[in-house]
Amino acid sequence: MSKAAVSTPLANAPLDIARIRKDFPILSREVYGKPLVFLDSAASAQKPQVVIDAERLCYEEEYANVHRGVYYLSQVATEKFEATRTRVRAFINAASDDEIVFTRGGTEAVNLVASSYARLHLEPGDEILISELEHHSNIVPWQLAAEEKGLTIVPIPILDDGQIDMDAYRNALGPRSKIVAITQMSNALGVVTPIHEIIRLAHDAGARVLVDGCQAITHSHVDVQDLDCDFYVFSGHKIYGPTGAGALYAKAELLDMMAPYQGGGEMIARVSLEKSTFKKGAAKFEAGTPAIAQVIALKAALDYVDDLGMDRIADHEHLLLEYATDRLSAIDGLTIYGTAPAKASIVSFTMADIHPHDIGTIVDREGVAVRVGHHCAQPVMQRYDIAATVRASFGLYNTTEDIDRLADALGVVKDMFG
Ligand code: C6P
Repeated sequence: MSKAAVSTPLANAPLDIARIRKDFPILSREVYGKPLVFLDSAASAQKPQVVIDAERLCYEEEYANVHRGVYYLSQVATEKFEATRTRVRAFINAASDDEIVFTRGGTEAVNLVASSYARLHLEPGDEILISELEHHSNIVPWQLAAEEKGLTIVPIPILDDGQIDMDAYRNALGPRSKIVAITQMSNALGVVTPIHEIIRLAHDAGARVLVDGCQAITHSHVDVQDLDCDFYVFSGHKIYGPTGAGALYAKAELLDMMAPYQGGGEMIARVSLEKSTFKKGAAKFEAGTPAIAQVIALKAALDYVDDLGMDRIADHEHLLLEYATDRLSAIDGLTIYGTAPAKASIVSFTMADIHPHDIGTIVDREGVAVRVGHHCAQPVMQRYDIAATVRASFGLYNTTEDIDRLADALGVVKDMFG
């Protein structure tokens, strides 16, 4: 994945994973009497103590509703809440804090854009391009908008190795293309898409681009200005933060063009019983009491990964990916899906004709947590004509020993199925 310049020699040093693991209390627990091996960070990452502490501190010492109170506690909570907005802005290099809208997560952020932008600005017959790699969260909201407004969904196919078929994409773009909704990294395969090129081609065709960064943001530097994407969405819980707090980045001029997503407290300028006017910028899209403690603790998560260094995290995870790919592909009957060279942190596979759910259940008894199923990406499964895969996904705290434990547990599966 793209790397930013590394500033000091120390920044090149590999991560001290043994020390880092101590930051994550849950990693020292056992399941079924065996040390936990957690290989499902793509679904939701475990939390470091600093994140747990930040959320607890909020409730224990600094909790009040935000943006509403003139009293001390409310001011403190508001300052901390807004400090996260500034942190997210810096983390993804947006131009202004006002371009960061807090949402419950990536799913809500896509729904917001489909609702407040697509439903308002697209005309019947306009086209939304969606790749075969997408998570359901980046498919269904567009389908709902399409159905309501008479829009056309245009699929972008993938190649056998799981990468976007760029020739097909170029051919699919046309004068009616208005939105390209595309993942930066597939949650089902781990494939990393050529996002710069995809955005450039979309813009050449006059389309806006929404990038689903839910997976990519945990494994690489994200710079929305460099990407020049129109919208970028992510969930805090996948980047070691709390659940219930994520963000939508949108270019300021687009937020201005968009209708409110939900009506309620704090998003208004003035309300009478006849008519309401709305705040400008991000505030227009944040109706009601937000996830205060979770948003505040998200800052601790972003500080945490930034202190470790996204480059060093990416390097470590890349080694894990290579190790896992080598180790698992040596297992007789095991097939890896998603073999494109550009990949990060996920290995998705089947093993002979053993059902992935059986594999998941048996390896769990060995203490190894993996996700099995369609991974909320059914079009990917349809592309390969399979119902499900086993998915091992790596976070910054995983080790090659974790992968050995998975390989050993797969050996147990093989023994059981003969
Ligand atoms: N993928 C997985 O196991 P939410 O649920 O809103 O935090 O994120 C939705 C989402 C959107 N896009 C991508 C690429 C994703 O991976 C996810 C969440 C999890 O793969 C849970 S289904």
